[in-house]
Amino acid sequence: MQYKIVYSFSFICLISALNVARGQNLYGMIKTEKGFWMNQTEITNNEYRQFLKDLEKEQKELMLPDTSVWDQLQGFTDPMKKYYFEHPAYDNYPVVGVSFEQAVAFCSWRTEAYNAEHEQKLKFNLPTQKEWEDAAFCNFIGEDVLQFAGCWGSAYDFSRKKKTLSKFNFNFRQKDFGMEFIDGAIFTSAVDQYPSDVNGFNDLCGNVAEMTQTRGLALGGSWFHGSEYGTKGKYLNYDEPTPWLGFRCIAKLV
Ligand SMILES: [Ca+2]
Ligand SMILES: [Ca+2]
Repeated sequence: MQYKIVYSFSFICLISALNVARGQNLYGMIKTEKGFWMNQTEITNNEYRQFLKDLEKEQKELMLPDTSVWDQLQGFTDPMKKYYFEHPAYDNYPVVGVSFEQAVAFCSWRTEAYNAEHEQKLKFNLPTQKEWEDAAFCNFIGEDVLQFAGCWGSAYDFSRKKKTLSKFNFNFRQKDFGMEFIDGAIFTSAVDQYPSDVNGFNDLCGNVAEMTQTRGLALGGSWFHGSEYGTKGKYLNYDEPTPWLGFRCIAKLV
């Protein structure tokens, strides 16, 4: 399904919050070795709300996240359903409950908003699987899992040090390690809660799994899944919005 979006463009908000060019870097994005930029973090609730603010009423309703996704979990999730997307306490948490079409629309909005204000034209998009993997891959060969810091793709044997570790620097499903809450997050975590990887990105391993340009294919694993999804060759399928699925954008010169 395609959405036709009419923007009202609140430029002051956009410039301050999203797309200020800083030399080689764009605010909130990191230039990769392949020459494109990618968001340092998953797109947050606050960023997604700015997108909604910039839409006409009719489009805004189409783009609202589905907060009922928290009902997919067992347990007392009513507070998450009520507060997660709207409350300022969750500003810096990854947006969830969004569909593939909504994520694509967010990227299109960023493209139009950025290009309306800058001579250097960019196209924002979801990453392809290869682009995400190229940007995410860390060839980590060390032994210190604290230094490892959520380095995606290197097939680190998470189980080897589980008996001696007191802390993990990424947000997967705790029970993998036989101890509850060992990574400090039951559900999602704030996007700056854990250290960035060696390339400067946060939460490519875990937190929320991330959509790619291929509908239904998400990478990186999530708080809902085991740590094996932090390794290359593992991916997740989805067919609807979930509380473990989000996205980040890439940007390329056009
Ligand atoms: Ca966790
Ligand atoms: Ca992630």
